[in-house]
Amino acid sequence: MPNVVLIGAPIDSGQRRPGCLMGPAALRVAGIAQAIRDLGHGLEDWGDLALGDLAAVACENPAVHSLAETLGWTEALADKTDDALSAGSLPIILGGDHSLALGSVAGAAAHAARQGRTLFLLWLDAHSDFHTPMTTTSGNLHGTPVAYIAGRSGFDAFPPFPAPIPAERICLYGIRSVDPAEHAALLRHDIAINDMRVLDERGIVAPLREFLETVRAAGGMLHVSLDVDFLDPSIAPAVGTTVPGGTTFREAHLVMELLHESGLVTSLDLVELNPFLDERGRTARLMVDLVASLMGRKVFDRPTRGYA
Ligand code: HAR
Ligand code: MN
Ligand code: MN
Ligand code: MN
Repeated sequence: MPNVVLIGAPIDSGQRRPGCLMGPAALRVAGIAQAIRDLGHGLEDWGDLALGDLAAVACENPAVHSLAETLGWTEALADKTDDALSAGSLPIILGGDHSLALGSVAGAAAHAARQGRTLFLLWLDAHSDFHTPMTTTSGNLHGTPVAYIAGRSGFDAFPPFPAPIPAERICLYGIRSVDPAEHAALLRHDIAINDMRVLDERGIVAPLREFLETVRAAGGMLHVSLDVDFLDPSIAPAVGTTVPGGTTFREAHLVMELLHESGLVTSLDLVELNPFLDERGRTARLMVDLVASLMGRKVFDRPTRGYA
């Protein structure tokens, strides 16, 4: 089992509601390091990333805000994520809003390309985050990482994405909020869109197993990006963009348990936790418990893999 590296990413610039920058601290207070160590993994906490000098950048879309900060975080996080993977570790990025995935996935993609490996992306989120800086109407860049990762144009201010991930290696899971411009663009891409309609009908397990099989067959690396709003707001209130109808406690744990069983996850983002909106730390604790399930915590440790 690989060592885990925690990378704190106190990033607020991808949206407008202050608080996500406290996410790494809340996840640490909720015991993320001990929970992972208790499962027998080695763990290093690399502390919180700092933002360097900002470049002068501009965007033609006047709605876009905090572009220079987001670019700075993207470069810093790509470098650190790549470093952790190159050290043979499993990086867990403690966010911070979802704009951090512009950097974390870029770092994972750069690493995979150097290794001649194939990178896959599992996006656990209420949102498709498929805007480009040119199509976003909110101007919030946390709504753009999947487009960057998939190699869409419109990211001129950013470094070219290293080895964009082809659509058929991207799986969106839990989706229930898609803007019109994202919807139109998604229709032109062959990304697996497991919206809640699909999960209601097929269940939470089958589509995930299918995706994991394709990852396994390709001998791929798998980056998982877990947005707090993947969860139903009734169990995870600490997020600025609540959307009703999210996954339940048990569904979310089952996803994590399947990911653990697969043995395929090579990097992980924990994003959009806004501790200022939490209720007595319950969302932070739930995120830590989900990580524990992903890292191998079980209700009952059966000797055989799976239940079939
Ligand atoms: N699509 C909306 C926008 O672009 C909302 C994006 C919300 N994104 C996140 N991360 N909370 O999923 O503004
Ligand atoms: Mn480096
Ligand atoms: Mn998101
Ligand atoms: Mn979201």
